[in-house]
Amino acid sequence: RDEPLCDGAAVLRGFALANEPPLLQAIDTIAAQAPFRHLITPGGFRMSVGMTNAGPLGWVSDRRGYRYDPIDPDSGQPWPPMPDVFLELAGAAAAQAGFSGFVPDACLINRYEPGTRLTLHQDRNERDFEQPIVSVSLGIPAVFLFGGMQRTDRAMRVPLAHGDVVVWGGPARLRYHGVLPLKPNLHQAFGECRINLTFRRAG
Ligand code: MD3
Ligand code: FE
Repeated sequence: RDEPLCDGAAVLRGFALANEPPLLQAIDTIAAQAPFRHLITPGGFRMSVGMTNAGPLGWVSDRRGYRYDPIDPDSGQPWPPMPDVFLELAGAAAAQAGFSGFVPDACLINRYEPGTRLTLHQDRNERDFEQPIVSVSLGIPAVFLFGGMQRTDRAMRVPLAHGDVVVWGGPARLRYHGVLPLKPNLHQAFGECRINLTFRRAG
């Protein structure tokens, strides 16, 4: 059932399925306290993906740059706490992929609507690149682009469905990646959207 993508990356198909109701409930609670918003890139573009965060640190972008911040700039308050179901799921997925003892301090929640995409980028705002990243796909399916160490390297296309979890670490940690524009679709619990939870040890 586990599919190694390359050295350091593994897809755990359906790993989050058993936790669907508590995950949905936790996402609703977080979004009520820290609503999804469209961040502005340092270059001045509005991101098409809607974002919010849970946990001690949240990823934010504005004209000044990308960074992790303990405070939600929209509310002036700390981000909502990391739910136990998030911590347990991320830790169990990381352990199954060979990264024991993973305790994330940041969960970025991305909301994709049909047509929304994430262009190729590297995740380099974290302090320790030895720590893995765990990503949980929920709702309508997407095609993930998994490239190489340079933006122009040819990218693999990886279809990700509701409940799939991917663990990225070791030599895969700094590879370029993105998400193709989402095709219109409907999921019975999540509606016309895809939610991705990205767990990181940022600080
Ligand atoms: C591969 N999010 O928020 S998470 C992001 O589906 C982001 O919302 C995507 O990329 C999403 O930065 C994918 C999966 C992911 C995260 C980090 C990686 C894949 C990665 C780092 C290296 C290689
Ligand atoms: Fe990323």
